[in-house]
Amino acid sequence: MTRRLVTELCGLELANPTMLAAGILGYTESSMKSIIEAGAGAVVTKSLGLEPRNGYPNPTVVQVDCGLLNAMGLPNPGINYFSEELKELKNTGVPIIVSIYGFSSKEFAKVAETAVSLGADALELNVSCPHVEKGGAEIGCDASLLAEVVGEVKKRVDRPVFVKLTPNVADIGAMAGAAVEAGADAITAINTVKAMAIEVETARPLLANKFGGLSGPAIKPIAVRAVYDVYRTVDVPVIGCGGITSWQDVVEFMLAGASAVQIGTAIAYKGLDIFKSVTRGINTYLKKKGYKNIKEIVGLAHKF
Ligand code: RRO
Repeated sequence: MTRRLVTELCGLELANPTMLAAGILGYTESSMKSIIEAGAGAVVTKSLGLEPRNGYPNPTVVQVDCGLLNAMGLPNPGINYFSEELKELKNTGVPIIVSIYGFSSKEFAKVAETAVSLGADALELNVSCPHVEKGGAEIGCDASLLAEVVGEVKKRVDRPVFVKLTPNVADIGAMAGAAVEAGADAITAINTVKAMAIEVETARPLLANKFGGLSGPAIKPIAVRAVYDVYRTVDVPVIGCGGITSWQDVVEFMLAGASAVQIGTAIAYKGLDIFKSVTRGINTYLKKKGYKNIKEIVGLAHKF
């Protein structure tokens, strides 16, 4: 791949600006290896906590118009179990970002320390799951709690810390500001949008958990707006996430202010080829427009 697409992100070098989003295929060494072989510039794991969790009963995912609705409930094997998976990924040359969660700032810090000791190149703090009590968006909706979590993690690790924010707030720029003031090295925007679907024949909510998080094309304009807001509020890189299915979507996020992007739900629709087709498309676009490096387009929409 060309130098034009090489993306520097908080000291990490990505061959291109695409990353696997947390929660999709980031469970095992072999699934993450297949994402790397498919051409992702970096990989984010499924969110990991201190203890294993089973998650919610089925149904945990339903298809709705223009997206997927999920309430998985943070199923994961726990950070310690992950050591073997991470060891195997160390020699790929592709940054491995470990997504972590906790139910207190101390717990976040403990998981962060373990993730770094196991070889994480960076951490992404999940403070934005829309349907897990006390561990997710409850943190990301409270600026002082958010700052406490970020500050505690930053005290304990020496790797870049990304903070993944929820769109389910009145002012995402203010939340980004609180995270950055507490030491966040980058902001990921956005996690899923809190949503629900009801089956009309039975009057039953479709997800066992009733509420879930909406992802996919339906949320792209919300995510683009969030990236735009965060970019103009804070002075750290923004990682765009939400509904990306094409190279045009990636360019749109970058014009809004994203330095890199995450792709998740589109893998379910388009398969793993999406990473290569998207990078090919961006490269052609940059060449046609006469840009020598992808960073030249970051935030361009702000001049209007
Ligand atoms: O596991 C989930 O249900 C989940 C998580 Br942790 C998250 O951050 N966002 C989401 O939509 N689902």
